Amino acid sequence: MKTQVAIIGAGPSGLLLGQRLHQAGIDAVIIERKSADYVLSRIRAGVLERGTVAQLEQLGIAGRLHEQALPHDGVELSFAGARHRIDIGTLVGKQVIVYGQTEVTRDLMEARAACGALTIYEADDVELHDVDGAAPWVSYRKDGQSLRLDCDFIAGCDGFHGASRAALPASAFKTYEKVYPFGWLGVLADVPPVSHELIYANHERGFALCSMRSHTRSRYYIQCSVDEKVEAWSDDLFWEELKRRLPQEAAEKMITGPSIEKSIAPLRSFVVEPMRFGRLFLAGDAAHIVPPTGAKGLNLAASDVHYLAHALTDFYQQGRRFTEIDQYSARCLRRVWKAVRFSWWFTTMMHRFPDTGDFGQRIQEAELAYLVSSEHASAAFAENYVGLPYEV
Ligand code: RFL
Ligand code: PHB
Repeated sequence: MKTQVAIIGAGPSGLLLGQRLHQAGIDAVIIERKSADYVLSRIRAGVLERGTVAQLEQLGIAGRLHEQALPHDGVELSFAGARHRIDIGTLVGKQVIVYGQTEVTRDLMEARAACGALTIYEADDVELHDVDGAAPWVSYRKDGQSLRLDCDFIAGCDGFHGASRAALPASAFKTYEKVYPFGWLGVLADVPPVSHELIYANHERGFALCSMRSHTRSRYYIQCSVDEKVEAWSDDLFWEELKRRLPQEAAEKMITGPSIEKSIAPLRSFVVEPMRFGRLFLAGDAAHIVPPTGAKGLNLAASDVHYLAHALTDFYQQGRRFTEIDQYSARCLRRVWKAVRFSWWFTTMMHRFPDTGDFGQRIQEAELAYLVSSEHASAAFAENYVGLPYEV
């Protein structure tokens, strides 16, 4: 089989790239290791930046998003026993859009099915070949058969543990990494959110986050240690610990119920440079990971895809030139590093580290107090939180 662009991975980056290329008249095949249902069962991001929403709008697939998303004008920070609101709307004139990654993925999958583009699910042993030559190709197994996909380019959209980055020789790239000494225990439950807007809580016992998916479905997280087992956390233990980390009036209002999903995610910052090797592009989590505190992972995947779609469209429409393709990695990385910086900073300020101690706790509280009281500091936070602008 032959296509113009082979996309590895049907997560948000692969599916979004597929639609952007389809719109530009470029043929692409997506190869995904798991089933569509499995991809949809992963509960992840909840907050979309304006640039992510704009891409979905521009593709004509934002109808359900506009019906069901929860637009917020602010976020709350809780520390030293009190809640403080950052009025994002007033500070930077933008909104925070709460719409789950599962829903984004579903909208993209439906759009792809509707345009008849090919996604090969449950493909095993995906391997990339000749990525530094003029004719790269992908081999994989499907239903016991060995198959081959020839292409002009490969987009590695296969996440942190995918085959794309693994196909590169170690000398082709440099990695930058920070592993945090804690994880997030997340619970999804069909209970009304404790608050209309998100609450990020700093507490001596560790970080907590109150988020949501709808008026009747909440998503809550608490900082936990990396080696904890999710089975050790009964629903009761989780609710008890979450409430302890919130100001009393929020804890008293919290409605609890049985969890419908519970999982632990480790936290890391990770960047690969460069994000292109010959005819292989890395995009999304395959190229970078941020801790979820800043709500940036999915949104960075979307900005990479925007730059990649732009570069590939330029290649096919302008006589197969590499001008924009040559810019891809540097353009992405400029935005990526700013989001990595923001996510690292927000994580550092909100979490309990092994060496935080009483002194570190007071320093965090002082920085948070400054943040919520200074219009300049609040505006800098708001500008980063809603997402920095795209370059092209
Ligand atoms: P994904 O979503 O990991 O998709 C990669 C796809 O590739 C497939 N795959 C392969 N396919 C073929 N062959 C192989 N060898 C393959 N190996 C893997 C996988 O099955 C999968 O389908 O990467 P992508 O598309 O780059 O998207 C990235 C986002 O999923 C991720 O950055 C976000 O979920 C991060 N994130 C958040 N991002 C935000 O922007 N806002 C948020 O509020 C937010 N909250 C979060 C988050 C991530 C979290 N976790 C679980 C780490 C909250 C959490 C708890
Ligand atoms: C979520 O709703 O899952 C969510 C929201 C904000 C974050 C991370 C995750 O910073």
